[in-house]
Amino acid sequence: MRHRLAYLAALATCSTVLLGCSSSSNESAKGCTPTSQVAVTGNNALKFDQERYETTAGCVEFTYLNTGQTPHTLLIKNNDELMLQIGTSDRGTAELEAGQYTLYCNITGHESAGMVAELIVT
Ligand SMILES: [Cu+2]
Repeated sequence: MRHRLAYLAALATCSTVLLGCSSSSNESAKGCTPTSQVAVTGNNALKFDQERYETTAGCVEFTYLNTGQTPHTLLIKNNDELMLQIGTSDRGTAELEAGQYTLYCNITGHESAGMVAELIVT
């Protein structure tokens, strides 16, 4: 309830001061403003839901959901922009040029068990 009131108050303030408010209303404050999305799911079987993901170049937002209870991470090989951790869910962004990338979970044993996937950026 308190949050909702604060939100309404912020909205009221924004309506009178339109400039400078737009960025603070964006929920994903960290990183770039997403132009495309990749949704990845991890599970107790130490697998991602797909072996291959595709997206378009630019600011890519990654959403990471856990359908099990085993904690996981999500990183891009040779790229330190993305470091997600679940728990239940996480999300983050990375600026990616067109190319082929490798997504993986860096928890010991998980990558070799199958928590690795291709990411094709076009
Ligand atoms: Cu994992």
